[in-house]
Amino acid sequence: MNAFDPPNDAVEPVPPTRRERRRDRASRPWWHTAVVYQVYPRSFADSNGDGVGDIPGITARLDHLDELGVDVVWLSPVYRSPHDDNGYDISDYTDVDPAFGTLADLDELIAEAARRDIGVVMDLVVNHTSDEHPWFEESRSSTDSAKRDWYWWRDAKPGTTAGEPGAEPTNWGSFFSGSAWQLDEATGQYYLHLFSRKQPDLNWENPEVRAEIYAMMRWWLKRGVAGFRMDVINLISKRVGRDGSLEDGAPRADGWGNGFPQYVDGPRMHAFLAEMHQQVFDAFPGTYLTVGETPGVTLEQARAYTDPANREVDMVFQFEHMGLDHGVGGKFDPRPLHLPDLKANLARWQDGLAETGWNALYWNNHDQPRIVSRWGDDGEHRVVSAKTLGTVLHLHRGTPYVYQGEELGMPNAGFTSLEQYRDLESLNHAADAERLGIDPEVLLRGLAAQSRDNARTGVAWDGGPHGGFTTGEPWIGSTPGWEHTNAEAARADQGSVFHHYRRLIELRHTDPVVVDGEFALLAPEHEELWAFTRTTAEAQLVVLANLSGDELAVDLAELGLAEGAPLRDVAVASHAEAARPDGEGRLVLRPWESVVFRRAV
Ligand code: ISL
Repeated sequence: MNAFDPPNDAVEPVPPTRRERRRDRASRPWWHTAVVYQVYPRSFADSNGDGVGDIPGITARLDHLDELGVDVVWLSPVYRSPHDDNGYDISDYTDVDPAFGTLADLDELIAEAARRDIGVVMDLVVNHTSDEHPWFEESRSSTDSAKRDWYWWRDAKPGTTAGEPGAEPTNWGSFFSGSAWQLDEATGQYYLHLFSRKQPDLNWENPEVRAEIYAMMRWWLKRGVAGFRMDVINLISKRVGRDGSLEDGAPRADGWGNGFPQYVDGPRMHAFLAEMHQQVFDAFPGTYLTVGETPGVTLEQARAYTDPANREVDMVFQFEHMGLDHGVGGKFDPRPLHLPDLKANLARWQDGLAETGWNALYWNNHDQPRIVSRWGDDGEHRVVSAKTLGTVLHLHRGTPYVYQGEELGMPNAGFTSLEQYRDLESLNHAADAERLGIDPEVLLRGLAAQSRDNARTGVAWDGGPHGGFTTGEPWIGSTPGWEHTNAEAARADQGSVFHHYRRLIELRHTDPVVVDGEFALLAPEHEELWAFTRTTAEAQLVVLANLSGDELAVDLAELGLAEGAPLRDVAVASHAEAARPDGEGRLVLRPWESVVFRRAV
């Protein structure tokens, strides 16, 4: 028996989700019609005035999510953690960090969410633990520790002395700057950390490690959670040994090698995920949602991960579209988006997973800048551009993810000095930039556009100080504009981004074409228009979106839309009075306007 398995394993099935109850078509997985809302607990709502969001704060705001209509909450990590990476460095997988509350608070959140038919999906961070996890503390204690092999320990490169530059076992760079190896002075060996040095990588080759993780997952399912979002899950199978290229991929300014080919989608990935499925999900009655976070995943790999026949995960987050505005110097050297690239990318994933597999659709999460600032217009056209970006995403086929504050059209943090940043990725980058002599103005511009902190400021709930996120001093500065961009104001205004997202979610729940319709991109080369259709045997949705600040005339015949039933019935639109075709089959979209027509076929 495993440490996490309770002695008397009486298994209670999880209650059905809101979608299951409403289900009108028995044949599909419930998550095909679901919308997931991501909560980043540190920044969602602070109930006790200490400046840090917490679990009781989330429970108190569940009615907001209920009104929005989402089916699932994905909770970013709330486990015990030293918070080197805001909780993605876990020191106890079965307890809640005191900064966020207690296990009892979490039980209450799960129960209160269930009362509203909302499932709670946990963040599963098992590529690495914290260096303060007892497993790692035991592992590092000596070279013959029983848990030595639970992590990746290696001697210095042959012919070198541990500690000297170039002695690292491989030249791999970490995701967060610097080497991916850290020397442990006491035992004279290095351990691998693909992320920060406080996030040592677990060795999945060791069957004991896997058994512990699966038992921990069953422990959570038994507690009533509705599934897992799996952090960097495609990195768990590694070939540790070979140096990475200095040229391939995105060459790094800091001179470290690109180890991706050795640890992304590694040789035993599919075996591990299939084993996990069998040991965790097959072993436990209920219906769950599983989504893998898979940086660098290819479409072909994603198809394999999400092919139901392989019994691995339900869907994965792809990253290709997130890189389309990264410049030659990487994410902090952004370049303007070329709209046809984005349309083509999403269309390729629509086609590629049309027959087999399933898409996870997202613009935002806690690692990305805010979409309205990134690819919309967070000035004059903030509200309408946020709505139109939402429309385009939600009308694709797949399961949409809404990141907290996205439904309010929250913009980027607007930080103007280095002192305002908290995220270790941003701070490491700033240190590198200083060393490399990068102009401080250029550095600040890059951070303002791409820092993960852009999405990590407190959610604006009302017009009070700090948008009502906290009554204390927030752990990170607040995004300006909460006086008008806040949840209270948005709920009171039928024209708000909030109500638009609510309508998009309702449309998914009520119109099977949103779920099933075959996707076809129109006018792929158009640089302002995003147009596509979704079609089933019964009906067609026609999506026309103006992704620019200028008026845009659309010729329906040119788009191949002149034939068939007229475009009359509006399913959802960015404006109260939606644009409609004139007698000549011409339709004029106002700046950032979008409209979705529904017609019989
Ligand atoms: O945000 C990134 C860099 O800009 C990504 O490379 C990110 O680090 C990668 O997608 C993995 O993200 C996940 O694992 C990290 C954690 O810091 C992120 O917050 C998490 O989403 C390590 O656990």
